Amino acid sequence: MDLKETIEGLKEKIRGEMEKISSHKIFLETKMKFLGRGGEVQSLFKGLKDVPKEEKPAAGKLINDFGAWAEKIFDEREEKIKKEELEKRLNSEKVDVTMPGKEFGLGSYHPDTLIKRELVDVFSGMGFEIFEGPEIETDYYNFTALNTPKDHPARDMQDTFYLTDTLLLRTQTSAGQIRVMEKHGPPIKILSPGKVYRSDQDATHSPMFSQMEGLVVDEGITMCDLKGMLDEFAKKIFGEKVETRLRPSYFPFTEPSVEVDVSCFSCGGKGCRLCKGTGWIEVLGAGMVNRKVLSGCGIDPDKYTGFAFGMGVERIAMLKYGITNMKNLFDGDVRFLSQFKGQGGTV
Ligand code: 2NM
Repeated sequence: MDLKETIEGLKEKIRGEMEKISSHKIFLETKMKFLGRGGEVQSLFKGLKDVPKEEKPAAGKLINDFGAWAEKIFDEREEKIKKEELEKRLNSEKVDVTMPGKEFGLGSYHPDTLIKRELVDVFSGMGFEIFEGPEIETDYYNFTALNTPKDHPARDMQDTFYLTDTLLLRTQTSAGQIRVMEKHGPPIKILSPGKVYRSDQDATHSPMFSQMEGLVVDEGITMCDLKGMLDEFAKKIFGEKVETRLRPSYFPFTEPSVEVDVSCFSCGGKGCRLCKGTGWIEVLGAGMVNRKVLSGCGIDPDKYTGFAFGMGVERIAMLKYGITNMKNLFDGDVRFLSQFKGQGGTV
């Protein structure tokens, strides 16, 4: 076949193939087919050996020109396909900045935290300073200094987590308050929030829970000061209509000691399920600091008197939020915790 015709045929074929190129990969394959090693152009050159000598220069020029033409066609096509592929990629990766953002699952404050903050807020407003003692205490600060002698049932191994013979996990935050009395002396007005530990577990008890204890020591402090402060506390935490009453009780570290009830904030005192029909709910323990405790800290009990009180934060949280099983407060189940979403400000 005439070389010119062959080349025209190949040109037609290349033009046809150009239409079919849909990716850079196919482009490279096609280019190799014509311009690569063993490709169409190379076979044309190989065929030169059969061409008569005098026609060789003209034939060689024809093939060279065809090669150059093909090179140019492929270069142009390559530029185009690269542009097309870039465009495709940019389109597929396009970010729509006007789309609404994905909602971030914000958590909620733990009811314990909510109540703790509320309590700290109320007592801070009454002038209490926050004092946090260590969670690991000595036998002396946790018991002896609080007038709980060696044979007292509260010291029983079943109730207290001992770490060594003399070191233990504090069972009450008042252990730290002894340190304040020893070190600073009156006047004292402190609130001690913190974790405490007791070997105890059921629907209303957990081996670790949070306490909030208050202590006021100065000249002339009386039970009236305690009652007045409790009334204020009850109104702020449970509602303006809520009243308090004191019932006699016993704690080794206070004398006299009292249990403090608040009038039922659910039924207003008429009697309901929450107050078990009594109209009153027990919320904390309190009393006048025992003379022995004061003198043990180097405070003259003839000159100074003080009141103290202690409450369980979880108990207050359960009462306020109507939680019946303490497990809910420690399980960390988000289905339970999400009920408190939005309370206490931004997490
Ligand atoms: C309570 C009940 C009564 C209390 C006593 C003291 C201290 F350190 F002054 F001795 N702090 N807290 C106290 C008194 C705690 O919790 C039910």
